[in-house]
Amino acid sequence: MTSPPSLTLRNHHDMIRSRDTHIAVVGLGYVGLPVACEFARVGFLVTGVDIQPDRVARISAGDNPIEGNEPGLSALLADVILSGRLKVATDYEAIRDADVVTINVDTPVNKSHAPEYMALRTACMSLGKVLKPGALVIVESTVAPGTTSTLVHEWISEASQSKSFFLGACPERVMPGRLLHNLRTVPRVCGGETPEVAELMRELYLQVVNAEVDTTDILTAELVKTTENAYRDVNIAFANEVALICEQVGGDVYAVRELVNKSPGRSMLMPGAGVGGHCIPKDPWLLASAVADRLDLRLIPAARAINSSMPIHVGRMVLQMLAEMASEAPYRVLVLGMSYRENCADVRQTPSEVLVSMLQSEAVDVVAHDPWVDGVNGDVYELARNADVVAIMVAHDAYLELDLSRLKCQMRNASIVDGRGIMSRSSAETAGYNYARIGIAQSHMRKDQAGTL
Ligand code: SAJ
Repeated sequence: MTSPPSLTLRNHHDMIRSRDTHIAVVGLGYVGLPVACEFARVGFLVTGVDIQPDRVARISAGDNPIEGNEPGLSALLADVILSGRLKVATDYEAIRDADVVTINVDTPVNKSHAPEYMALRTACMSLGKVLKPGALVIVESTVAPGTTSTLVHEWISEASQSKSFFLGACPERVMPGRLLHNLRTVPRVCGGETPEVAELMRELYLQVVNAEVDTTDILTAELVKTTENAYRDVNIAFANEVALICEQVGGDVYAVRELVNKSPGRSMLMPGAGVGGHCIPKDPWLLASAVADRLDLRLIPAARAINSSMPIHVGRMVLQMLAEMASEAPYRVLVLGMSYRENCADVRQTPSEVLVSMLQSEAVDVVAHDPWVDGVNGDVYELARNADVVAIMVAHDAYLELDLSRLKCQMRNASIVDGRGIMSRSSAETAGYNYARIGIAQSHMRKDQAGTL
């Protein structure tokens, strides 16, 4: 049987303009599913593939499996499933006819901070077996610079017995809680194996992105994505290190930050109880892994170490407060906020887990609350019963309205460690609390209790 003629770039351009392109999305997670819905929304026929049968079954029924509040996503998913523009499957046979394939599988790093590409490799090998000659393959997953043109290309070529295909990288830039919003409004970088492929990718993304879509080569696109998140991590680490300095010298990092940021060209980020989520803790390591065998990087690893130490620093502040209490052990601590970021339900790599484990290892009875997270979203005042310290780990809006007097009535001791700087010292102390905050000198904090980096 003769294989079908290989698609040309011209074919691709024509099909995109007439919306005849059949788009496949591999990986229907918190990135792939919105991507599939967005392409279907604008009129493309989209087939999504995922290895999890229950996930595929739920999506097939028009039911959104993504946790948390994602404005517009559930309704959009139901629409595109109902209209038949989005179909989903577990079997890669379903995408044999795809002209464009985006790869949106997770690309974690392991305990040694090295990339784990098991999911990516499996996806590429399965895709290779069904790939249409001349199809355009776009890696949206975040990978270490150099990965797409080597490993991804090799895996697909091997599995497809060297069928021809176009290859590019267009890293996702979504944010939990704003998935559709970011997909539609955040600029994208299209890295093509050739400028012509990059231009083709740009034409495709301009169908769904209402922002700048830049073209470049694959390596640059991979470098941009990992760099933009390493940049954020390093800048957060800087704010955290200044907070630790302020604690030691009697300063207030929030006042310092506000005045620093009035100086032209300064934009100091917020210190806090740690850096969680699916992107920022991982992407700096993906960037660093590209040169792990050649360069002894210091800044990126140091920033990771500083940010990872912040929940431990909060833990030390809590233990210090407990140590100064007249009450006897066992102590109880209420942790406010279990997600990784404010007003979001995503708990991936949350710093709060580090704090909870540390306190539990000190035989502290820990109670957790988070209005966004199922299982810990009970009545915060009930949960505060007999607590000795409240540790604020996430700046949820809901915590800005806490009734401090009511909370205090429930507690055995009224102490607060504010890991996100959301409470004013004066309102806490007026309400009768012993109040401590990251980045502000704690008169009673001994030098050896301060954060060690
Ligand atoms: N954090 C701080 N101080 C800050 C900012 C954040 O401690 O000044 C902490 C947060 O509490 C959280 C972690 O860092 O634990 C990450 O917060 P984030 O605001 O960076 O949120 P993410 O992880 O959702 O970041 C995503 C990233 N987007 C993509 O990877 C596509 C990031 O590049 C974006 O800058 C960020 O969204 C955004 O603000 O859009």
